[in-house]
Amino acid sequence: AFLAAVLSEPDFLEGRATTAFIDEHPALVRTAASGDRTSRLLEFLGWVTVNHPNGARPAGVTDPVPKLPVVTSRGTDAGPAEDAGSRVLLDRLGPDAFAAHLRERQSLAVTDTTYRDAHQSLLATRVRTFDLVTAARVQAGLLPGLFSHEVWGGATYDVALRFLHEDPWERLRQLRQASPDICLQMLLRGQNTVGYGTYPTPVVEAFVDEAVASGIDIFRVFDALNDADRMAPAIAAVVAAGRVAEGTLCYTGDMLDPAETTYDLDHYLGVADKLTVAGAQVLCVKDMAGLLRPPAAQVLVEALRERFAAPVHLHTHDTAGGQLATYLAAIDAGVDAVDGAIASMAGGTSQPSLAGIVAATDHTRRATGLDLATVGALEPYWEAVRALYAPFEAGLVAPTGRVYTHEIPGGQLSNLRQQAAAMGLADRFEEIEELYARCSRLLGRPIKVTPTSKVVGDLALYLASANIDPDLLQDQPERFDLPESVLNYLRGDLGEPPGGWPEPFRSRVLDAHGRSVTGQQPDADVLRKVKAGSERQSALSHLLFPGPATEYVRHLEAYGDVSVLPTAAFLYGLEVGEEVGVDLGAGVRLYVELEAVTSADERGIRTVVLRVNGQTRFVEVLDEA
Ligand code: 3PY
Ligand code: ZN
Repeated sequence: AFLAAVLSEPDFLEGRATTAFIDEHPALVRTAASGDRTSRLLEFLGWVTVNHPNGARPAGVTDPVPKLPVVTSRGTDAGPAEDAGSRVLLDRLGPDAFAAHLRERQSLAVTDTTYRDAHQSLLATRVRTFDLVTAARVQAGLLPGLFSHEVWGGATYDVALRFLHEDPWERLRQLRQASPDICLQMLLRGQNTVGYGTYPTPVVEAFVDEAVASGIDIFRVFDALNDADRMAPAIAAVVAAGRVAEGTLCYTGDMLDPAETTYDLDHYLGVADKLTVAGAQVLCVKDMAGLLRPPAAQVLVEALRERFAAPVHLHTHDTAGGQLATYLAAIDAGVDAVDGAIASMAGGTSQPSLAGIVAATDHTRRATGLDLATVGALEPYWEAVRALYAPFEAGLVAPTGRVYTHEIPGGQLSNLRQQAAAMGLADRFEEIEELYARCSRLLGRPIKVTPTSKVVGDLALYLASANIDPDLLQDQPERFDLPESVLNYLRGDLGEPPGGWPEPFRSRVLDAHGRSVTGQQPDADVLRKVKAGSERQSALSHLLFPGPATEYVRHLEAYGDVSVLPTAAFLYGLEVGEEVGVDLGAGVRLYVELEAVTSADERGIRTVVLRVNGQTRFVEVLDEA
């Protein structure tokens, strides 16, 4: 096992191993030395307790679980009267009639994004399966009338592997089990799947098939440049699998501004036309930056519903603080479904709050059927969960109207602040926002959403950190060593912006840097594995995120499945005298108490003294401080 671990270590594979290799990769030694599952888990817990990878435990952290409401009977909401849950309805009716039903029903359908977009937009996507599944088990019984839970896709796949040492497919499996009767929804970046590059169609098809087999019912399929051809293969795969495809219009700019000639009503109607031809049963308006103003929502939703038979699902972010008004205008125009998050995970760069949506429509023709008190009863749990993840808060404490100028999507705004801070540019964030807007124009005013938003953000950070004047870049693009993501965008890897390429800027860059897209296309062997049955999930992870997937496997071998740890223990370790219960599955439960941590010996090693189900255990940990 030791040799296999060394041979698969990325530094080793890439020839970066030196004589310090083993010292720099202590997890490899632990792989060989540690035996059973409990010991490996204790090693991880000991390591976190000594080394505090996320800093000290924030003040005010409490166990969220006692805050959950008790489910006494099936649901307190009225729900869709005639069925037990949206998934039951989908299975009974099939996707076409399910979509028709969504269009015909009077009550406003609501998707809860707390499990995906809300924490992607507020907490750097860090919420762990542990906290998500704990909530889902309870919420499934309390709010059976939700249209769907958005639980997967977007950045969750990458972050699970990269930072949480979790298998994203296992998260989906557990959430499916926790909530069997409500549709589970995911965000799929069309030909980019859940990644940043463009993948061949067989990869997209395999990804969709595997996601369907693992429990996704509704796929929100978008393309960062609203290119329907880049959404069509994913939509076709969803339709072929008998599930629901939301063909998506990413909204940007201000549609009603007379000066807007690219992203106007005709643009959106043209894309919607192609999406319905491609087979999408639902049309989604995805307002990822929160730019859709109420009057524009009214016009857009009305026009879409007049022109197409498909129901319309509206998604927004409340970055500037006015998006409940947008929902009300859209509701007036007949919108069929909207997205919201539990209030303690809502607002700002996240979605408008579910409580706000329910309250705004109660006692009207479009009442959601969700019970306001029940929605509120879930808030204390999420408030406590959010407090656990305090180090990942974006730091945006109030709404910002600057979004109408810089157009940074909610999920990116929080992330970009952290990236800027990590580069020592925190105090120049306003300048970065302005550069972002300038870079967007320089790059042809693309729609900004993953992955194009990353391209624009990479360029803005590059200019800020190197103190390069954007006018100089525009005048002399050959002089600069642009980020690879920017070059690949200009090479056309993500398609073409709706307003056309910025010329002569683009040609001058490509003449200087080459025209072929960098990055590996999967070889035949990898494609075969992705298409084949049993190891498809792991093959997809390795194909989409090779580094993080390898690191995930190495961590699993070294420490076992750390997703079973409660979040306070996982992020901050234990405090002396604290006891934590850990379910290892199959009825095995560990009670782990921290008795003491010794001071470091001459090698820098501390001994963590634990009591585990009554027995004293010692874990030696190198203090890396
Ligand atoms: C994602 O692609 O992750 C998004 O949330 C886009 O809004
Ligand atoms: Zn979003």
